[in-house]
Amino acid sequence: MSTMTANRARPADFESLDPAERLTRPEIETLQLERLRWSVRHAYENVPLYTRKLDAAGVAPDDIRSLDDLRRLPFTTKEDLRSTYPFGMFAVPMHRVARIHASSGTTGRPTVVGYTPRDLDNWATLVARSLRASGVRPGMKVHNAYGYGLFTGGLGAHAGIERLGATVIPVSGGQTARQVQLIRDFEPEVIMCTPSYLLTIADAMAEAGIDPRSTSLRIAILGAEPWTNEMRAELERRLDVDAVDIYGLSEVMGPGVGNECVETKDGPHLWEDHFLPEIIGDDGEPLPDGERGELVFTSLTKEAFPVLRYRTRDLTRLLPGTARPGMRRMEKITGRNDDMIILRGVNLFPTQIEELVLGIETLTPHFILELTREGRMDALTVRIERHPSLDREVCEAATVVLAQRIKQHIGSTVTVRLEEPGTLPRSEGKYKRVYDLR
Ligand code: DLL
Repeated sequence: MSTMTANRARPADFESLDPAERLTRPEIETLQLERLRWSVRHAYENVPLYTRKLDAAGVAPDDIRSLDDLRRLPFTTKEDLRSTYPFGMFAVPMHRVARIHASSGTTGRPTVVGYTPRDLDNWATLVARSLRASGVRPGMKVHNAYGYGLFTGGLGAHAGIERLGATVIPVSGGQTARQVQLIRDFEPEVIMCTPSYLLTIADAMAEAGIDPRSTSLRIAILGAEPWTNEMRAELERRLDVDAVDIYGLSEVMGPGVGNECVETKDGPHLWEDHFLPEIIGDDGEPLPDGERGELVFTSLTKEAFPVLRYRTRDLTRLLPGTARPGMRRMEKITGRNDDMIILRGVNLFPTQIEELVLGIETLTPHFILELTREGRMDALTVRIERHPSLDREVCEAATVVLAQRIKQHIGSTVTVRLEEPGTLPRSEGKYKRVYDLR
């Protein structure tokens, strides 16, 4: 994209942003190189796993002389972090660690991460920056329904809301009827939760006789799981809000590694003054901006838990900045390597099905995917709830259309089964969409 187009996307109040957000591309890169050199040395000198890995790769911290030298560093994987459970990746002594979080993970041990007071300070600043990009301003009330606890969502968002000077309502996840009551009584302008949980909340409002469009909510800051632009449109229509994407992961910090700008809603800008992103292909080779692959991050300022070329398993591509011209954006995440379903040789992601489901008006957004084995063949069933206010025949017809579109767009033959309203599990946080019954 040309600078002219980028400048046109700059918001009217661009001059009042955090100075780091206004840096030009060359200024960001200069800062990144300086910080990268610090971060590599810090990791090498203080984390035995990094000392071993860099020695084995034959790279010393002093070899990092340009941003291109990043590719000489070895990758860090989730397995590396698990193998050092619980505190083996910490680069500072425990008395300097002010807080610990952990990501549950689907298998075995959680991944444990730590923060110094300075890390917490940077995190709060970046979440505040993310909220501001979402349209939040001091004085607004923010209903925070991300889970509090070891999950980074609740406490991470909490600190950023306070840092911005907004009012935090620390509700945490679950107890949906109570969430609805509190939204009605406290009249927050902003809600933070997973997109699937906002859908649950909207349904609960409707059940309680409240029109979801009539509440005080104006902005929804949604993340922690993949969601599509079709889901954005659905939530914006149902709740009359601006729905904005917040991205992050525990290993790299938590929520606020990147965030969409409300004026463009064109994928999260990555806060590149603190994190250096790359995209790699299946062979581990870096890909140029614009090409899709796995997202990899190197932390530039983290003290307690530095990561060098951490493989996120998230799939996306890097794009030029728009509302923040100096920072690159990423395309909305289509899925994780781990979520990919291989059905008789065809790769598919749950988000592709979400896109197609939401494209058919007579279907509800409530569906799950079940994988089974029929003889020697794998089979996929889409179980989807019937629209409560539509005739059964109309809904049956819609399931036929869905199966056809899946065949046409993805290339897979699936069974679509209609379920009664309210019978499928509802989200309370990160939604489990896929059930592997093989
Ligand atoms: O989910 C941090 C977070 C909390 C982000 C609240 C946003 C809001 P983890 O539990 O470690 O951390 O899970 C990280 O969740 O690698 C992605 O696969 C997925 N994810 C997070 N944000 C998004 C998003 C938090 N906006 C993993 N879009 C990541 C798609 C997301 N996937």
